[in-house]
Amino acid sequence: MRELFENLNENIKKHDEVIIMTHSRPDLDGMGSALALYKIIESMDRKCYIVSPLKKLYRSLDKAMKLLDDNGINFEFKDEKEIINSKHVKPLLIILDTQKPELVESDKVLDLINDKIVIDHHIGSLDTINDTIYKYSDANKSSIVEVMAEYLNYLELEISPLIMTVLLSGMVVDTSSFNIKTTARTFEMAAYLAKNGADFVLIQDLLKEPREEMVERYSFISNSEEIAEDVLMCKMDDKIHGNVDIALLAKELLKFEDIKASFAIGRLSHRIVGISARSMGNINVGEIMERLGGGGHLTDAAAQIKDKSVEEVAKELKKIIKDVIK
Ligand SMILES: [Mn+2]
Repeated sequence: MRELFENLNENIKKHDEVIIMTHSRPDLDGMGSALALYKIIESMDRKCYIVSPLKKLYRSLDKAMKLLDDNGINFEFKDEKEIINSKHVKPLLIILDTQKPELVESDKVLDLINDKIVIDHHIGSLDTINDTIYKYSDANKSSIVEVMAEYLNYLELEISPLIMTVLLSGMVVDTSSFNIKTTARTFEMAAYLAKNGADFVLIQDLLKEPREEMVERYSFISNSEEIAEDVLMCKMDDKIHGNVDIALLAKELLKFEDIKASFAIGRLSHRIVGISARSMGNINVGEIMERLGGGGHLTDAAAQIKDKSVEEVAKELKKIIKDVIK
């Protein structure tokens, strides 16, 4: 960690301008860590902005952004066009919460900027951003907000308790309320955030969901099928959904009694169908997702499949499961 922070300090100071970018359709982890990093860079007297999200924000993140705004905590955003058109003085680009070129908010910005640092906690695949001046990728970290909490702690920098709240909410989401991907250090960092003003009641408020969405999720769940012993699979309709929605379904399925692994399949775009997979640890969903061109951990994995229907992907998955679980 120390090496990462020393590298960040050094490279931020070397540049006059820093651009922060996370994955498209950012979540509380991606954007939450971007907000904290923004304040860190600001404290170092460097110009900084975040690549603005193209698509509508997820509700919880949208609520968090409004709350920050209402409290006078501001951030500068620039969209892809503004960045391309502005004459920048060799900025530094810091990419958070992804290392896949196809997942970043803007691939044009990715191509445009030479000096890049990647900070991610997903398992790397073949297709990963490689032309970096520094890359930090640790699949044992619960979230990138955990890394940012470490960075704040290392710098002994105090920032608004509201941003601490957003960081902790990102941690809650990425760990399914501290049920997965946590280490002892995750709890220490949660305690650090709480000590510095993160508000658990506010987090509950941020994460509350509208009734219609929960009802819709449960309608998909009610049609889930047991594709092998203690393995549940759930297909969504053919409408376009966010990857967070698909992941939430997989997480929810794993809560059912005796279920050891769960899979949720839904359309991510006109051409891409996504699968999100979760496991209690006895079935390696990472390996199963690799067979579909994806990847991940033993307990948490995903894949994206091009030019296939939800139905076709479900069939393919069933075949693989039959092969893997005998
Ligand atoms: Mn994350």
